[in-house]
Amino acid sequence: MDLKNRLSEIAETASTEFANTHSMEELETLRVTYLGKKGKLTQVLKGMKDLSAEERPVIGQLGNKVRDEITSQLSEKKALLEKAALDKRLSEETIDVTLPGVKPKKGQGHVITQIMEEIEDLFLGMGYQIVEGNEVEEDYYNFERVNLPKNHPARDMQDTFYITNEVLMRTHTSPVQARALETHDFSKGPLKMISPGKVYRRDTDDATHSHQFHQIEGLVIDKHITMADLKGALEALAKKMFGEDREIRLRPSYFPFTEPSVEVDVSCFKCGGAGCSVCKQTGWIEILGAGMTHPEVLRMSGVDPEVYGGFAFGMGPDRIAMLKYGVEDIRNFYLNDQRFLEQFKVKG
Ligand code: FA5
Repeated sequence: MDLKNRLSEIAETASTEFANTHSMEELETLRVTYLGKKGKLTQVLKGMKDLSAEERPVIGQLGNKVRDEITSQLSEKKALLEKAALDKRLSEETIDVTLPGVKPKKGQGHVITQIMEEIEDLFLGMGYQIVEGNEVEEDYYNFERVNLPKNHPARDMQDTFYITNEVLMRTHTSPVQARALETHDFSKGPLKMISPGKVYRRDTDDATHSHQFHQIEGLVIDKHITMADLKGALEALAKKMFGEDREIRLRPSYFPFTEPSVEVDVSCFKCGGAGCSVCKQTGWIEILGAGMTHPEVLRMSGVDPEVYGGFAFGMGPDRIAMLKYGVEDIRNFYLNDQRFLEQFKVKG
């Protein structure tokens, strides 16, 4: 049989075979049978080298035509089979819309974040603004500008991680006081701010101490601010965090940046003041440090202490969370154990 007839025969059988193919696997076998390296068409075209110069282009053209036909039949069939497979799947996979859905697990903020947001909400509601501070701070702002000059003995209580001699991981949020005071424009009104964030101390980690913890600083500076204003703000805080019938008491204390300075206790939320293990039988629990802003702090920030004055407070939300939820070891907050953290859901 000459090449011309063989090509026509190939075209014919291919067309019948493609028409009778019902699966992708069969189709692939056919592709190899006709178009593969050792396929029928390839074999015929290889024989072209023995043809005369006149016959070669004629057979070549016919060969190309047959290959194009086979290729297009192949892709048509492929599309048909794919569509049939999809239709079959769609008809089989019926969806029962009445089945209960799978609810994605809803995450929540870390318990300390939740506590901080609760405190932020309270103070925002009382007209305070939230000011961000630097975790990496200058020694000058962390200590000197809050009245803790170099070699001041009170620095020892807050020994920390120095990066250079003059730059450190801040030991408290109080440097934000100095930074806010020096940028605030008092001609536009009083300064009322809180500043939440992380702080660092070279404390040895134990049940109540962590080398990294959180603080929320508060500062109110205006004309005619008194200690009664401080007490009012802190009472609102105690009631919001520990319950409406809580009371607070102020005890004399010492901070270089406030004068007078106080430690603030809240009446025990567990026993109501009668004495129990939470309040160590005293009826009171210490929650923060506070006081009336030291004139020197104002003066160093260019604010006239003869005209302006106010109060500041600094609290540890980690300790507040421990008290509120009866957590006995502060380190639990930092272990990232989901089973522990999932228990706390302050909001909705
Ligand atoms: C201060 O840091 C003052 N800057 C607070 C202040 C601000 C007073 C403004 C007056 C006016 P103190 O070192 O006491 O104070 O720390 C404040 C709170 O941080 C503590 O009451 C405690 O709740 C928390 N705290 C202190 N050290 C740690 C620690 N290692 N781990 C966890 N919480 C701590």
